[in-house]
Amino acid sequence: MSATITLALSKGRIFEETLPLLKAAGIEVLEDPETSRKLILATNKPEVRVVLVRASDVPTYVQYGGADLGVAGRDVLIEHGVAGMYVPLDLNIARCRMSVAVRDDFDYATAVQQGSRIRVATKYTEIARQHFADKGVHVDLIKLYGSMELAPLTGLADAIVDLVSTGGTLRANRLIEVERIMDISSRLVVNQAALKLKREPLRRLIDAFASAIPK
Ligand code: PRT
Ligand code: MG
Repeated sequence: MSATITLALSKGRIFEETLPLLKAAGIEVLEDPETSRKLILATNKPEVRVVLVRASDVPTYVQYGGADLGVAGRDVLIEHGVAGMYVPLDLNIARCRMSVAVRDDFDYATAVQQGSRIRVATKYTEIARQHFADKGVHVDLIKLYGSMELAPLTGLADAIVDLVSTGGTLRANRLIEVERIMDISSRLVVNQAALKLKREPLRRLIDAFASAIPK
């Protein structure tokens, strides 16, 4: 009898971009999360299943063993931390960058140079805190859970720290990118205890993923 392997994925870009990696491991998901309402998806391999969770909940599932492994953005992993997890692969999928953006009429360079306190709205408070501490810039962080782009437009904040991919969202809201903090891609995370208990099947899966990472 073979051990069951549970893989945690989030709907949307991470699910879509993980499919080719699963295929390289001979795994095909039998349901489409965009049309099915199921949260547990079967695959062509009876011993492998996919669970659908919020992107920011993937590390929690893997850390506590609700899933043996998962795929999560570097952003999510920095914010959550990686205690109890092994991070064997940068999958180079769901790529974007973490940036500082301001309203096009806000003089960010001068505010920084003058040592003004800058109000920064973000969902990524840990990344923002580290970034501005490294630069020696004083900031008041305002935690938001979404639609960061609105904060500078309403006067809630001077700047935002958010993910940027094409830049279209910033442009549509008259915001400009003034600093790139880091490049982001998604990582494979594995529960450390599961790696000991299910070493062989997990190793095979990790190796198959490694061989299929996009350039
Ligand atoms: O559901 P939950 O709120 O927990 O997560 P989520 O909505 O962030 O999930 P999802 O699927 O949107 O993002 C999952 C992961 O994809 C993130 O953690 C990132 O690592 C990665 N990723 C890659 C992105 C983007 N690209 C991206 N463009 N995540 C979000 N965006 C958003 C960004 O926040 C901004 O609102 O897209 C907008 C900007 O896109 P452009 O193309 O207009 O610049
Ligand atoms: Mg999203």
